Amino acid sequence: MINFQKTKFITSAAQLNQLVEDSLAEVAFAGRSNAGKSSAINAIVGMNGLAKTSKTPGRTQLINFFEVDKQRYLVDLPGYGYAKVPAAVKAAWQQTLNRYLEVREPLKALILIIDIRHLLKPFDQQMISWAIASNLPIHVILTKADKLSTNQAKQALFSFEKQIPSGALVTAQIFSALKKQGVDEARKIISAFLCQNLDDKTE
Ligand SMILES: Nc1nc2c(ncn2[C@@H]2O[C@H](COP(=O)(O)OP(=O)(O)OP(=O)(O)O)[C@@H](O)[C@H]2O)c(=O)[nH]1
Ligand SMILES: [Mg+2]
Repeated sequence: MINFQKTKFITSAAQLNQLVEDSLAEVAFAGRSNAGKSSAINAIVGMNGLAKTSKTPGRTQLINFFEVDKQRYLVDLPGYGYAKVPAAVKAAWQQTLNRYLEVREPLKALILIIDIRHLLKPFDQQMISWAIASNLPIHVILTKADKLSTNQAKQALFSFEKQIPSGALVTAQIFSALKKQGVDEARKIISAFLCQNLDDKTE
């Protein structure tokens, strides 16, 4: 398994021509604004301040690259659905984000962060449908589980899984950045995605 503890921030891209060029494999953290993407990254790498978090939605406004291991990256994406920026700015981000997802060759999987209390809002549904249609694996992290009881969290995971078409490349787990719940499971899955192309080459 990859050691995430040496992860370092590399760069922020505002446009597609600013993406890192040496990436062999990356996974991108997507999700609604304020869902907990940056907090999930920090919990996974075991460093509190690495990805900037905020109580105010819309904190992450650029495509941020964190190198976990040589030429392997975690990518923190801006949240979708952030309403308080001018429409033109929002449209421009959305376009950059969509094109990143469509054209990015080293992108191995999408890590979709969903607040476990707010399952499957339209945006999340769209992302899942898009990933399935594009054959891109998607791992769903149902975060903020500390806001629910253990049973409620299990129930939420169960009802989420029921809504996923069988055979789709979709996995899901319970997570809490606050309680560090599900961190090892997330690390294992992300490691597997990031090591895929290494394995492909040696096969
Ligand atoms: N209770 C609880 N709060 C969390 C958890 N994860 C994140 N939060 C809180 O949710 C808020 C948003 O977290 P961020 O990680 O900044 O969310 P984000 O998805 O990166 O937000 P944007 O960058 O604005 O799209 C912050 O106030 C966090 O402290 C969690 O597991 N449990
Ligand atoms: Mg963020």
